[in-house]
Amino acid sequence: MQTVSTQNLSAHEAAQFQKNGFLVRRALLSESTTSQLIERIDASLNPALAPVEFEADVHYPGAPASRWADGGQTPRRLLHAYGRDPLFASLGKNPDIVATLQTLMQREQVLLSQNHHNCIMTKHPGFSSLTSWHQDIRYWRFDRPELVSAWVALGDETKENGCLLVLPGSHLLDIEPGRFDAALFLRTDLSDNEALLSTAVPVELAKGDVLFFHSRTLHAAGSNKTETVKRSIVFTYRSADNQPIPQTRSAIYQDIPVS
Ligand SMILES: O=C(O)CCC(=O)C(=O)O
Repeated sequence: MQTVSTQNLSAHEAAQFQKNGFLVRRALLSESTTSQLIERIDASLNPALAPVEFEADVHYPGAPASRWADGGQTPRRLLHAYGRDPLFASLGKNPDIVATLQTLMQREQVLLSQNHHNCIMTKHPGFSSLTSWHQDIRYWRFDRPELVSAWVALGDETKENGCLLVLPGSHLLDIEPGRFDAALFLRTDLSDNEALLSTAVPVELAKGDVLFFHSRTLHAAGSNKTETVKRSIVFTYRSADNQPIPQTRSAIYQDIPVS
């Protein structure tokens, strides 16, 4: 394994990530960067610029039944963030994000996946659904299940507006298949999962904070009960020696070298 270290990430923070499967880096992005990103996102929301995934498409608890139901065309994800706008592409290559990833992955060469996340997540008042407990890797196919996502907060993320909740250390667990449902969400109706679920912690963020989380870390999120749209940008990264399996969804679009 290569050893890569950055000036800006402490050994303690790197160890926290290895132990917990997530790490928050506070105020990694400047006020001017976040303001420009928000402006560009808002210009993409009215009208919502394709490709868009709507609340109705996710079929999560609380989602409108169809695109034609009340709230069905509320945007949930503006897809293909990297290719949408040079500003989003430059965020994907942000030196502080990349340096953090190099340290967390202990690899020099990092690539951004255009196939997973790579989106602007929005949660609108009135029509936002719940995301149940899952590991992102469940539908992804790589040599190793060791990807890291960077979740960039563009405003406060709190329990009230549907911040992420994580189960610390769950990326290290070997959980029997029977503890997940047909769609590979962790079953909340099983007593076997109670102890694990009781360890949940909310990851509250402020504008400019970046949450890094492992692709095996179990996470969930609530709905937005406030009157303000929540906006976040999420990119997923792999190391060069962790290839997508050919002919799978993880290999459709080429990954972008960012280091
Ligand atoms: O609803 C959310 O904000 C969480 C989304 C999420 O966990 C995912 O897309 O993997």
